[in-house]
Amino acid sequence: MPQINFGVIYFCFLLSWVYSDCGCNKDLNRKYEEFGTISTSSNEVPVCKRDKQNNLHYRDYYPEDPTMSFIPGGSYLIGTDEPHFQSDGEAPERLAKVSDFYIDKYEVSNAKFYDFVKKTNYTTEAEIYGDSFLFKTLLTSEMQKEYEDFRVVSAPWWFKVKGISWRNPHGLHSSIKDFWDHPVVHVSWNDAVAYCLWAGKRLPTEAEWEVACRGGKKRKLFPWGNKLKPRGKHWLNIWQGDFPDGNTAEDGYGITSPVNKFRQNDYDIYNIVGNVWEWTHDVWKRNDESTNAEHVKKGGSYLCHKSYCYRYRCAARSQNTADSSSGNLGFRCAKDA
Ligand SMILES: *[C@@H]1O[C@H](CO)[C@@H](O)[C@H](O)[C@H]1NC(C)=O
Ligand SMILES: [Ca+2]
Ligand SMILES: [Ca+2]
Repeated sequence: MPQINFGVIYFCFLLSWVYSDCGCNKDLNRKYEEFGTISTSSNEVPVCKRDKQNNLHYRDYYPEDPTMSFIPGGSYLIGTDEPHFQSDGEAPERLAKVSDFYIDKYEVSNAKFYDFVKKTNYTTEAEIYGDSFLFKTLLTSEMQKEYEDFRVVSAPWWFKVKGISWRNPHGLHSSIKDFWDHPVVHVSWNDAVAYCLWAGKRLPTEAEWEVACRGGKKRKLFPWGNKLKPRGKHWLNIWQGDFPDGNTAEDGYGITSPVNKFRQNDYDIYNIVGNVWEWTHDVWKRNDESTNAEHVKKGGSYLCHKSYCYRYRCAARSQNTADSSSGNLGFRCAKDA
């Protein structure tokens, strides 16, 4: 009896798995022909090289834009049966079906938003209304006094400040010139939709966002797993220390971080949890009654601390009205594949 070498079989399996892995965006110069010999049955063909309209070209399988990641369609578990905020609607865990799509690897940066505004003369809602919400530590104590009556009742560390917009994101005298590679903030849902449309993209649905967040893993808290600090390292930009006055910025950032810090999962996605909250396309449902006024945001921000805002988990969610903006809320775009 010949002995079956399971090692070899396993190796072949691994090899075929590696080759069918959709690492579609890793090498834009790779030619389609390199994949020509692997396909067997149609449902084993990697999604990224499926023949679409018989028009075979690598651009059909790779994003033209190397700053996007390809996410293969399928059924994915999202939500959780162990919610931390029941009233947010994190539960139950459920199967979400998504089609192939691309999603930005990074939150949209000030540089990119500046480009958009320069080319379109777009005016954000914060600029139209003349104010936006700023976190208290970004105001001088005199300003905190002056704006005492313009605080959010349930969250008195948020001040509605005149003259704040994406152009001076972290205080009246701050400037995007010091934050080109940081995420754009003080942008409303409507602003985010306008940017994505201009870029030939769209906002991700909540399901798409969460599938991208989970990075192909199942039932994990974070994009990389369940441990907040694997190997003792910081994997995201959140709050360390006492809230709301004692941010030790142990992760290196007291405010936002550049969009290309903190790579968080195998889809090559950065800052999807932490840094800034991200708008999604979806309407926030209250008691199953849709209101067009509010939309789902995901991922938590640099102001989140486990003690009061343990929302830097993939399943976590929150909401804002479509025209509201603040210094810790931005977005990334998605695109049909
Ligand atoms: C933007 O505004 C400037 C100055 O008013 C004008 O010259 C330009 O044509 C406008 N561009 C667009 C795309 O509307
Ligand atoms: Ca931080
Ligand atoms: Ca984020």
